[in-house]
Amino acid sequence: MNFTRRTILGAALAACVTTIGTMATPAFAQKPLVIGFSQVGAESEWRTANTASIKDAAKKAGVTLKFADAQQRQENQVKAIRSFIAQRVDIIAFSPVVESGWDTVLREAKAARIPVILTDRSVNVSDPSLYVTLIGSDFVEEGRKAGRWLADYAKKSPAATLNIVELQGTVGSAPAIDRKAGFEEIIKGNPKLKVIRTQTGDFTRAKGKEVMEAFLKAQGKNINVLYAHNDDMAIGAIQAIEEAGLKPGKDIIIISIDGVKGAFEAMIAGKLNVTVECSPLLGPQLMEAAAAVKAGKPVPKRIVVNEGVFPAEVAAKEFPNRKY
Ligand code: GYE
Repeated sequence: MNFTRRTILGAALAACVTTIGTMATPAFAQKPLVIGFSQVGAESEWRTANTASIKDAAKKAGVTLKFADAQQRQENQVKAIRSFIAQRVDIIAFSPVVESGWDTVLREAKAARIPVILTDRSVNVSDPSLYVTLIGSDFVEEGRKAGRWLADYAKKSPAATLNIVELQGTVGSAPAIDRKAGFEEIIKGNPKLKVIRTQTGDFTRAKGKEVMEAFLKAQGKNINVLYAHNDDMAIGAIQAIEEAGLKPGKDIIIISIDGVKGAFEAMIAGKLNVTVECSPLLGPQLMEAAAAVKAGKPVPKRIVVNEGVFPAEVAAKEFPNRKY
C-alpha cells in the first residue's frame, strides 16, 4: 500500500519537474520498482489467469514488469533469471517449472544482491536463504482434499473396489509431487480404493487426452475413477472418454484440481464430479511482498492462499462468482 502511494507521488513529482523544464529529478522522487518475472509457460487455463493477475497487479502498483515465458523449460527460466541479473532489476520473481536444479543460478542472484520471490511452485535448495518467500498454495493439502472427496464417495458407493487412474502434472514439479502425495496419504489403507495406472499428462489438455486414451486402451471398463492433477488434463480426458463411448462423470468419476471456468462448465454439463480450488490470483500478493522486500521490511517465508472445494452440485450457483 505504502509503495503505491510513494510511486504515485514519485510519478507526480517527476511530471511536475518535466513541466517546469528542469532536467533535475528531486532526490526524494522514487523510481518505479522493477521486477523481472519468469513464468512457467502458458500450459493451462490456470496459468493464463495467473499471468493476467501478475501483469494487472504490476500495472496497478506502478511496477515495471519484465516478463519472460519459459515455455515449460527450466533452461529458459535459468536464462531469463541471468538476464534479469544482468539488467540489475530490483526483484526477481519466478514460478519454478520443477523443484530441483536451482542452486547455482540462485547463488548468482544472491551474489548480485537481488532478492528472489517464488510464486506458485516451490524449489528444493540446500540454502533456504536463496529466496525470500514463497507465495502459493498448499499442494499437499489440495491432494488430500481430492482424496477426502473420493473416500467419502467410496463410502456411499456399493462397488467393492474403485479402480483409479491418475494423470500427474509435469514430472518433477512441486504441484505434481505434492498432489500425488496428499492424495495417496488419504487413500492408502482404504481397501476400496486402488490406483491401477499413473502417468504424467504435463498439465495440458492435449497430453491429458492422449494419456487417457492409452489408459482406456489398456484398462477399458475397469476404470472407475480419474484423478487429474489439474482441470485441463481432466478436460482433455473427458474428450477421450466420450470418444471411447463412455460417459464422463458417470461411467468414470472425475476429480481434478484448479477450479477454472472450464471445470465449472464441465461440472454443469455433468461431465466432471468435483474440482479442488487452487487460486492463480497471486499478482496482488506478489506486488505487496516485492514492495515490502524492497523497503527492507520482514516478510514471512511462506505466504499461503485460501481455497475451497467445489462439487458439481454447487457449480451452477458458484459459476457467476468465479474470477478465473
Ligand atoms: O494447477 C496447473 C498449472 O503450478 C499450481 O500449474 C500450478 C499448476 C496448476 O499448469 O494447471
